[in-house]
Formats: sequence, structure tokens, C-alpha cells
Amino acid sequence: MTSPLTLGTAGHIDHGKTALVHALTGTDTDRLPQEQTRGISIELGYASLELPSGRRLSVIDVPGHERFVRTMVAGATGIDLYLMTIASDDGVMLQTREHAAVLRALGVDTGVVAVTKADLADPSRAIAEAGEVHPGAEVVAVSARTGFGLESLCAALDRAAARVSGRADAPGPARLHIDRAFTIRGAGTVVTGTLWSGRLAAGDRVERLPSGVRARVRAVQVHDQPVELAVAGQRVAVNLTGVAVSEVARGDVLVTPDSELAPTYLIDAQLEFEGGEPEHGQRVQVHHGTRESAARLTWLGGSFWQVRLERPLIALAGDRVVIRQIAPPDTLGGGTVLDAHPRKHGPSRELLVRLERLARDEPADEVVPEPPVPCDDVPASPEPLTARQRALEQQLRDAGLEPPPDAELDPDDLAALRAAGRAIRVSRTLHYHPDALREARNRVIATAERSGGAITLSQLRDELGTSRKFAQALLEHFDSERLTIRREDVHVLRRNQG
Ligand SMILES: Nc1nc2c(ncn2[C@@H]2O[C@H](COP(=O)(O)OP(=O)(O)O)[C@@H](O)[C@H]2O)c(=O)[nH]1
Ligand SMILES: [Mg+2]
Repeated sequence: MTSPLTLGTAGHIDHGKTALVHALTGTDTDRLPQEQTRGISIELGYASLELPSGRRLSVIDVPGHERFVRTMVAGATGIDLYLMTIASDDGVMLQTREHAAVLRALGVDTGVVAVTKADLADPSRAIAEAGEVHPGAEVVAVSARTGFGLESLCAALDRAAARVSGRADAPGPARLHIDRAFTIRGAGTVVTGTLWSGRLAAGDRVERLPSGVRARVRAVQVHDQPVELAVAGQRVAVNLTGVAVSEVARGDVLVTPDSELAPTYLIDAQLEFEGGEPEHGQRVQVHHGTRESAARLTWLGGSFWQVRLERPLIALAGDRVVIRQIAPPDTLGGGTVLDAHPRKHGPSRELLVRLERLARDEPADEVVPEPPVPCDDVPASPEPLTARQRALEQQLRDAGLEPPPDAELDPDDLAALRAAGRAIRVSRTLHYHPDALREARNRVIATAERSGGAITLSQLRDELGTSRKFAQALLEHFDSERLTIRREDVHVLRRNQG
């Protein structure tokens, strides 16, 4: 079996993407029903294209609205080759260039350029410009209206498809980045997406990330047809049992349970930028799979950056990310994840050596030493942490002095972190990362010393710039730790401290 491939359209709005897909496949992707009740056959913007060789491609037609690029990134993450359209009468436009940049960032380097609307204007100028945006791609003049050039286009697509390997053999856990979730009467919850790796079959148990909640696969469809087994690279609809539609959304990821996939707030990546490097610490938008998050970029040396995310992504080393400017929105570049669960760090020589090895796909043993365990009373880690636990640790570390309530966290992971000394119970409902707690402790001592050896709740609240809730939890914790002792409304520093 040849590997199933997905073709994604790209190109400036009104440059004839949808008309071309319609002419090639007979499917009008602008008119696909949003909801259907007769099966789990909802494929928004998807069509099936049979090439002269007999090979079939899944076609994703990117919709033409203002969320264009975002949608494109989400769809294009799972695409194997592109069909770029450039209108004969317009030539290369802004979005032509941006989409080309997104494709490069995603590593989608094989495709064909269709110079469209050849019935309207002489295509020669657009053909010349196409070569400049996509050097190396075949360029074919076509008209969706008259049918001119469509045969040549299909032949060119066949040649391009023959050059890509696809994902059918992509090993690893089943991984599906969900782009839609809906209900079908009688069937229940259905999610759709492109299977990035692994396989999915009826009866499989799956885990939904980031929540980690389990479900079971009742049925799988590929292109409206029920199948026993979906393989990587295929566009699939999955009917799930044990999960309400309100519990899953676009951006969630379905994975084989207990895989190494876990939410992460930090990524070390090798990035390339189209128009100059961003500033160290610049806030950008990061796209991965069907998720996105704002993030700060910390330069680590060379082309290596630490991406510090505000919302978790569910990524693995080797995945692609696209980096966009937040305002005005524009694609800056993108690249490859090298470490999906690094520590928070800045540049260092050891780190650079390690990242260079990872970028060359060489084994990179941990050469960065563990930071010292910050509190003396913390026991050594009894068990290595799972990826999910490390993500939780990162979440706590990033939350600093205002950690999320325990109720929002997985109790087992939290217990494991506590056992490893990477989370410290501060009140009945709060755990702090040891780094954050050490920081709070130092500031309690410093503030108390400035004001005669004692500190009040409101003083600490102001000092930490946090709410009463957190200040109170911390002070009670330090009382119980015998750092301070409570006398009426003040907490007095014990003598032997500081
Ligand atoms: N004359 C002519 N018009 C076209 C052709 N292809 C598309 N159009 C028209 O151009 C407009 C935009 O096309 P559409 O496919 O929706 O563009 P998209 O935004 O890139 O999907 C529509 O009015 C189409 O009818 C073509 O080959 N010839
Ligand atoms: Mg369109």
C-alpha cells in the first residue's frame, strides 16, 4: 500500500483555491455541511483527489476568512504536500508569501504551484513570480473555469506525491490532534483530525490530553468509510465512548495511554526566522498541531531558543512549530522541537553542545547538571518523574508565588512530585514549587528584618504583590516550619533564622 498523503491548499484569498479543488475533485469545500446526522462523515473542507496514477490524496482546502493563517497552520501541520495557487491577474500577494513561509516552517517542502485563472489574464508574469516564492516546485497554468491545464496539474501532483514518503510508518503512540469535536445522534461524541503517528482501531483505549482523561474508541472512519484500522497520515473521524462532547475540544490530543506525550510549558527548539531574529524575550504566538499559545522566546545560542509557553502544548521532539508575531499578525518563522520537556534555562556552553547533538539527531546524554535541590529537608527523588509529572512541575515552577489550587491538578502526579521533593504542600489546598517557596522564604526574612524582625499579613501581601489568600497560606506555612512565630497579628522571625 502506498502511504496515504494529505494535500493542503495555500495561497492568497480569492486566488481560486476552492474553485480549483472543486474542478479537480467535484467537491465544493465551501458548501460542505457543517453538521450531518447520517454518520460520522463530517469532513470540513476535505475532499478526495484521484491522480492519473490511481493514487488518492486527501485534500484539505483552507477556508478563506480572517483566521486564515491560523487555520492553515492547524491543517498544514498534518499535510504532506502543498498546492499553492497564484492568480494570473494578481500575481504573488501578501498571503502568498506568508503561506509559503508557514509551509517552510512546517517543513512541507514538496508541492506544486497552480497559476490560476489563466482564462482571465496572461499567466506569464505570475509564473515568473511563482518561481521566486517556491524555487524548485513545478508551476502549472490552469483555469478552473475552462478546465485548461488540469491534466498537467494532476500529472505534476503525481510526480510531487511520488517524492514524499508520508507518515504511514510513523512509529510511536497513536496521536491525533483534534480539529473538530461534535455529536452524532445515536453515535455520541466524534472527533476528527489527521493521525500523526501510530494506529487507531475500534476497541482501543485512548487518553485525552492535556486532561489525561481516558476514553474508548467505538468506531473509526477514514473518508466517510468505516475502517478496522486507521494508520498514520490518514484523516480520521473517531467515535468515542466514555466522553461527553463538552469534555473534548479542538486542540485536545488523543493518544495511546501512558505514552511519553505530556503537556509541556517549555520547549527547546531550533528555529529559523524569515526576516531577522526576534528579540530575546519577545512575546510571540506559537502554533503546534491544533493548539496555539503565546510564549516568550529565550535565546540559547546559535539557532536554539527556549520557548516559554503560557498554555501547554502537547509536543514531542522532532515536531514542527510555527512562530508568529502577535501584532500585527505575521509569520516570523518556525522550526523543530529538540526537547519537549527541558528545564527552564538560559544559554550555557553545555546546553549548546547538547542541543547541537539533538539537532543532528545524535544521542545527547544529560550533560546539564541538575540544579541543587533548594530545600535541605527535601529527600532525594525516589523515582524518575514521568513526562507528565515534569510538566506539572514546570507548571508549578512557572506559577511562582500563585500556584493553582490542588483541585485543578492530578492528585497522583502531585503526590509523586511531593515524594520527589519537587512540590511542597503549603496549605490544605496549595502546593508550591521549592524554588518559589525558597523565594517567598527569602522575602519574608528580608521584609521582617527591615521592620524590626516581624512581618504582618498585609506587609507580605504587598511585598509579594499577591493576594491575601497566598500570603496567608505562606505565613501559616512558615509558622509551622518554625521560621516565624505568630504573636497576635504579626509573625516574628525566630532568632536562629536568617
Ligand atoms: N475566471 C475565472 N474565475 C475563477 C477561476 N477560479 C476561481 N475563480 C473565481 O475567483 C473567485 C475566488 O475563487 P475561490 O476559489 O473562492 O478562491 P479562494 O478564496 O482561493 O478559495 C470566485 O469568484 C471564483 O469563481 C478561474 O479559473 N477562472
Ligand atoms: Mg476558498
